[in-house]
Amino acid sequence: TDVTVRRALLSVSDKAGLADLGKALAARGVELVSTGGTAKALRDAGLTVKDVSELTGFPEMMDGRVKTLHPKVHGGLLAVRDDAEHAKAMAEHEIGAIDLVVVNLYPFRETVAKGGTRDEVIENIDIGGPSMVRSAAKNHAYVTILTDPADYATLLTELEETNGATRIDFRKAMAAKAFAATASYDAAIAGWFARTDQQQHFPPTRAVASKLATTLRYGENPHQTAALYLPTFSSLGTGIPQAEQVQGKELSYNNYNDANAALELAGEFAGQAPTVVIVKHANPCGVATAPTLLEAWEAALACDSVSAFGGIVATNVPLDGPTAEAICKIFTEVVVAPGADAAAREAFTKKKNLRLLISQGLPDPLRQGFNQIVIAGGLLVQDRDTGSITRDQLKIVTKRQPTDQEVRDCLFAWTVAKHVKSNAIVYAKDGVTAGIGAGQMNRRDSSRIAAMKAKEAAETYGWASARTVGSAVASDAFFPFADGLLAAAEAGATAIIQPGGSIRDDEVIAAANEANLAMVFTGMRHFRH
Ligand code: 93A
Repeated sequence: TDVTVRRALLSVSDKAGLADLGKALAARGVELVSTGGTAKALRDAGLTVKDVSELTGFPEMMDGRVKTLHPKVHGGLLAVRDDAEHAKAMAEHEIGAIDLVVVNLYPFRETVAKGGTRDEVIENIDIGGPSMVRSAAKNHAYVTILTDPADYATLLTELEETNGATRIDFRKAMAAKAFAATASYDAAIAGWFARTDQQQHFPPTRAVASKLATTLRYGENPHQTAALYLPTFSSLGTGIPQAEQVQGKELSYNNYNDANAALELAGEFAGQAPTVVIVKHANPCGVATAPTLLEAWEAALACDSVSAFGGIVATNVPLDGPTAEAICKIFTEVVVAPGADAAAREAFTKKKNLRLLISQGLPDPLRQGFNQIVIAGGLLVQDRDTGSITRDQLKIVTKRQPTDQEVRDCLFAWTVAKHVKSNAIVYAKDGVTAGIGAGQMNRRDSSRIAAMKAKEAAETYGWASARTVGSAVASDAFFPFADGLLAAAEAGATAIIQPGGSIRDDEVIAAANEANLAMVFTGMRHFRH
């Protein structure tokens, strides 16, 4: 089952490590075949390369859209080498076997992230690359597929150890990784379509199509029965990571609900600095972003250490040992994170009951989907709240302009407020929630509760003042009266973010000006019930 590598096809957008790999392969006498840019990079490194156009007898055409989509390539990748029919077809059509494929794809995600135009994004949907990846991975009995520059060194070791060949176990592992790469690539594309094309509604009835995954011990209370259903409709799954329970007691109904709330909020901070979310009864009671995860944990905990007891913790980055040790110091029901290193896993084993969930990535807050609740005699279905606000969409309504720091705090508080039950009031300062008021029937009470929690935290930790002093405050819906806003000013907030749109906006803005507050309107509401 060892396959000697005689011919390699290289076609990479990310050219990191390419020259070194090419040299090492050439030194072993491997023939190199490449697409335009890759061939050039290899030649620049002094290597002899055959152009894929020479192999196919076709030029690369249509702006490169058609380069490798050809039977000479895919026949060479897919042929079952010891099948007589396949061998005959190869000979008849002069198709040579390709033993190694090194491909990484057009930078689709990067193009979306840097705000590329629709045309640029579409052009960066790689078609030929994934086709080669999938052909090679399918035929891993004979072909080695590399999709990650991090594996180049491993391949060279493999060739070294196996006398210029690869072993089946290596090819299998690389094939699995390859399919994971093309799957996540396509998921990113599907997610982009779902986000950019908001017209695309699925019939709501599809939202409820689901199958029983497991029965739960009981529901919200022990006298209620409960079960978990998962969608049968795959499009609903786009942008939703799967989580694996690594240790701890069986998950309860409330655990699922809370872990979901925590991870959804952590998902808002994907790709940002380490962030910790602590949730109780589906409401965040502390959220913090900091240079290290441990600092984020400590800051989140300090927001409302009383409520954090028995809480659910989610992070936006993999857990490390020091953070896990710190989390273990207080009673925690569930920890969910997109990864955990060995030290973190080890630390948690001391807490036998603690449920540790490792998710494959974070949920995409912008993904399309539905929410549903059952009412007496019916089912209410709505689109997910995918509303989001960027800095330049904020409308400054006060005489005083918010400072840079205030804008950052406003947006942070706003993001958290989206995940807090209405009426939601969230104070934040320097990427840390200072006080959260949730679920009250009027906005002023939420405001007061949030300020009270900030005061209690200052007392607990012996701070000179509550962290609401100099903070920004977010309100999930408009302030109908000036009183809620004045309560915030009294607590020391200097900036306000709210939707605006009350018939008394003038009064509220006047009160803000009077108190020298900076206020921004989002024009968007985030009720959550
Ligand atoms: O435009 S494609 O979808 N059509 C193709 O036939 C094709 N073949 C390779 N994209 C294609 N590729 C991609 O080109 C590879 O996946 C790789 O990302 C890139 C390498 O191009 P170059 O070698 O010209 O830099």
